[in-house]
Amino acid sequence: MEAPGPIQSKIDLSAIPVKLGQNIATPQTPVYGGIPFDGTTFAYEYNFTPQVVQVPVGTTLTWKNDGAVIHTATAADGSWDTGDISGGGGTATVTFDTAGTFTYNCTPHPWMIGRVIVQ
Ligand SMILES: [Cu+2]
Repeated sequence: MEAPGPIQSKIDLSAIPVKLGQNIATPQTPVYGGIPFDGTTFAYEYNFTPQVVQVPVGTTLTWKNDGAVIHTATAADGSWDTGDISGGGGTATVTFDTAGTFTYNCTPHPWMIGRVIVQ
């Protein structure tokens, strides 16, 4: 079993959001650097990458767990929740039909934080 990770030290929710098709320029986890954002946010090494994304209303986003332990993406306001996403490549999707700014975290690892801006 993967040991608990360190407290995330790279949270920057004021970062310029990554839009669909843009490269992940400043990844929280370097392995994802320079790849285009196709609507998939990766949960790996106790970070969400990209951490802040901006998408149009109606977009379906995917969270993919490349780590070894279960992660979730759970909205702080309770409006959506992926539920448990299994490690080793498990995925979950959420469709955003309402404009807004949604901060979320991982329920088992609440220091894992991300943000979805829907416009
Ligand atoms: Cu987690």
